[in-house]
Amino acid sequence: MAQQIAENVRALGDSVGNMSTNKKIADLQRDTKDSHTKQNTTTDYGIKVADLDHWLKTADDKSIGHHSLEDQIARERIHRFDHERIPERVVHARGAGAHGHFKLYESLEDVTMAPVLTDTSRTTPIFIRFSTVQGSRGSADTVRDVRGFAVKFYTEEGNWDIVGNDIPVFFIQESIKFPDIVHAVKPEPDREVPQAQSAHNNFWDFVFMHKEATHMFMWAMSDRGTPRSYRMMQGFGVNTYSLINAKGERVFVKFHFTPELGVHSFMWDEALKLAGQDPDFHRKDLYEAIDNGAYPKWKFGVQTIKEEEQDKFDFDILDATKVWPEDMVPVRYVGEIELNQNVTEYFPETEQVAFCTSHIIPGVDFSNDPLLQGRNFSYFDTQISRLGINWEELPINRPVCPVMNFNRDGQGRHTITKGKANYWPNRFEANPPTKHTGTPGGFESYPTTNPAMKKRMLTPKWTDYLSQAQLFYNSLTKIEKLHLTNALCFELDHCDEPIVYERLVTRLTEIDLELAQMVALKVGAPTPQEQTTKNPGHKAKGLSQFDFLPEKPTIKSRRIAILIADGYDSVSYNGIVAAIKAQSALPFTIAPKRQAVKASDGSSVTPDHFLNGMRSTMFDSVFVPAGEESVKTLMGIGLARFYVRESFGHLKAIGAVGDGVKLVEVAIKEAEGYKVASGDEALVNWYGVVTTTKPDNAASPKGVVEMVKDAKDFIGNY
Ligand code: HDD
Repeated sequence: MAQQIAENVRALGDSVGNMSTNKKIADLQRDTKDSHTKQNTTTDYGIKVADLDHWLKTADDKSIGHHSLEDQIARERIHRFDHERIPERVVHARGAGAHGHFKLYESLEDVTMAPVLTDTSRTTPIFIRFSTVQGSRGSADTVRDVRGFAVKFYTEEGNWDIVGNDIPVFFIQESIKFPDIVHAVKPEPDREVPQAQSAHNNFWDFVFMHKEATHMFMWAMSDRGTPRSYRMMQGFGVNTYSLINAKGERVFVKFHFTPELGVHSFMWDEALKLAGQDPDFHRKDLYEAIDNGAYPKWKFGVQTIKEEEQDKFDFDILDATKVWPEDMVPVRYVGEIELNQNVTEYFPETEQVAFCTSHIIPGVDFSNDPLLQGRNFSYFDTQISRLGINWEELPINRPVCPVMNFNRDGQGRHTITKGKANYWPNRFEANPPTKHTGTPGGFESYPTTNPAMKKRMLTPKWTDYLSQAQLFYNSLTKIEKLHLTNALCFELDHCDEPIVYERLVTRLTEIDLELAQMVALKVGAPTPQEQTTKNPGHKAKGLSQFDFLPEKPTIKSRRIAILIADGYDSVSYNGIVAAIKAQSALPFTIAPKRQAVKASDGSSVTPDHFLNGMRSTMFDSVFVPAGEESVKTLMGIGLARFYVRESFGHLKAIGAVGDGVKLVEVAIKEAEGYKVASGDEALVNWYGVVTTTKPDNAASPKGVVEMVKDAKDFIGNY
C-alpha cells in the first residue's frame, strides 16, 4: 500500500525535487557509503575480521575461561561504542531535518547586494532542522512548546543561517537572561521533572517575574504551541537583521516563512494523546510527506524598515519581544523554499548540523538587537562543546563554496593544507583578504555611530510589555481564545504553589479580564474583579493562524483512515481510496484485524493497521464505506464507535456512504445539530483538518472558519 501511495503521489507530483543538481547533496556524496553490500567487515584500521560473535578467550569443548585483553578487535568495538553519544543541544535537543532548496522569484536588489536574494536564476541548496525547545533528545514531538525553524542556505558566497522559531517573538529582550529562561523552563533541578513541559512552577514563576515574557507566553499557549505538522507552521527569523544594498544603504529586516499548506494545529487533547501513542509523530510526518513526493513548501518574505524610519514606531524595532504588525510593515514575499530530500543518516546530518546566527553573508548584516548580539556569541560557542572546534569541517556544515583560512590543528582536523603560509600577512602573499567593492566581495560590517556612554540599560520604549500581548489576544478568533484559555488553565493547574498561579492570574488581568476570570476559576486563584491595565481593543492581521489558511484549500498529504470489517462494500471502498489518492492524500485501511478482510463480493484487502494499532488521533479524517455486515461488526465494537466519536470531538472531517452512515450516527448521536454527509460528494468537499460533516460548510477556508465558530460549544465541552 505504502509503495502504491508513493507512486501515485509521485505521478501527480506538482514539484520537481531537483536533487541531482543540488550542490550540497552532491557534496555529501564524498562522505557517503552504502552499508548494504557484500563488502566484508573490517576493523577501523582496515583488516578483515574473521569472527564478529566471540571475544577471544581461553576455552575448550567443556568450559570457557578468562577473556583476553589482547583481543584488539573486541576492544575496538567496545571503545568505539562507549563514546557514541555527544552532548545533546542545551536547548532544541529534539529535532528532525531535511534537505531542499531556495528559489528566488523577485530580486531584492533595491535593499541587498546578497546574490542569493538578487539573482533569480539561482537555486540555493538548503537544510532545515525543526525542533522542540524544552525536551530532551528522546522526548515526544507533539508536546506544547515553541518549535525551532533553523534554515541553512548553502550559498555561493558562504553559509547563511536563519535560526528561527515558529513564533515571531521571544521571551526576553536581553540575551544575558537566556540561561535563566532556559533553566526555568527545563525540568526543575531537584527531581528533574517535568520532561518536555512548561506546565510547572519554575516556568510560570519566571514569566511572571519577567513582564516582557507576557507576549511570548500568550503565543506559546495559543494553538501555535501544538502544530499539526512541521510542514504546517510558519517560520520567523525573530531577530532584527540588516540588509545592505550595492550603494551601501541599510534597511532593517525581519525574515518570514509561510507554509503553502496553511497553518494548522492539533487540539490539545490530540497533542496529549499523540505524545504517548506516537512520540515520533512530527518526525515521521515530515519523512512520510517527502518520501511520498508531497514536498513541503514555504513562501519566503521580508519585512523591511528604512534607517530613517526606525524611530517612528511605539516600540523599538530592535526589541525581539515585539512583532512588526503587518498592517504597518507588510511582508514582501520574494521566494520559496521546498524540502525534497530526507536525510540519509540522522546523526551525521540532523544531529551534527550546527547553526549560528552569526553566519551571515555580504549583503546581510546584524543590528543592535540585544538578543541577537548575545546569540552571535552563544551559537559558535555551544558547537565547540557539542562537536569540537573543527565542527565546520563536518560534511553537513561545510559550505559548497571554496573555503580557505589560516586554521590549523584542533581535535578532529580533516583538512590537509599544503604549504607554509599559516599566518597573514606572509611572504608568499598567499590567501589574501578580498577587497570590498560594493558588489559582494569581502564581508565588511556596516559602519554605524553608537552612543558613547557604556551602560547596562535599555531605553524607556522597551518597557511597554503588554500592548502587543493584548494586540495578539484581541486578534485571535473566539475559538483560538478558548484554546488559549484552556491551555493556561492546564498549565497553571500543574503548578502547585499558590504564589505562582495566583500572581500569574494578576498578570492576565492586565490583558483581558474575562480571560483572567476564567483561568482563576479553573486553577483556584481569587477571581479578579477589574481589568488592571486598559486594553484599547486594537487588532492586527497576521497574528491569528486563520489568516494563514492555504490559498487553495487542499487535503494534499493528509492521512485518512478508512474503517472496514468483513463484508465491506468494495465499490465504495475502492472509490474512496481512488478519490483520496487523486487528491494526493494518503488512505489508510483500518480494521478490527490486520489479516485480510473480505468484501461482500468476495474480493479482499489487507488492512494497514488494526483498530487499536493506530488510533483516530493519527489521522486527519475518517471515512466509513458501505457494507451491511461490515458496519454491523464495527458498530458492535466500542473502539470503532469511539474512533468516529473521537474524530468528531477533534473536529475532523467524517464521511460515510450507505450503511456506514449508521456507524457515524451512532457514534456522534449525542451531538445534536450535526448532519451526517452521505454519498460521494462528501469527499469532494473535504478540505483541512477542521471541517464538518456538512459538505457545504467545509468547501472554503471561510467555511472552515465559520464551522469552527459554530462548533465552539461542542469543543468547549469536550
Ligand atoms: Fe537559540 C539553539 C532559536 C534565542 C542560544 N536556538 C537554537 C535552535 C533554534 C533557536 C531554532 C536550534 C538550532 C538547531 O536546530 O540546531 N534561539 C532561537 C530563537 C531565539 C533564540 C528564535 C530568539 C530570537 N538562543 C537564543 C539566545 C541564546 C540562544 C538568546 C543565548 C544567548 N540556541 C542557543 C544555543 C543553541 C540554540 C545554546 C543550543 C544548540 C545550538 O545553539 O546549536 O546556543
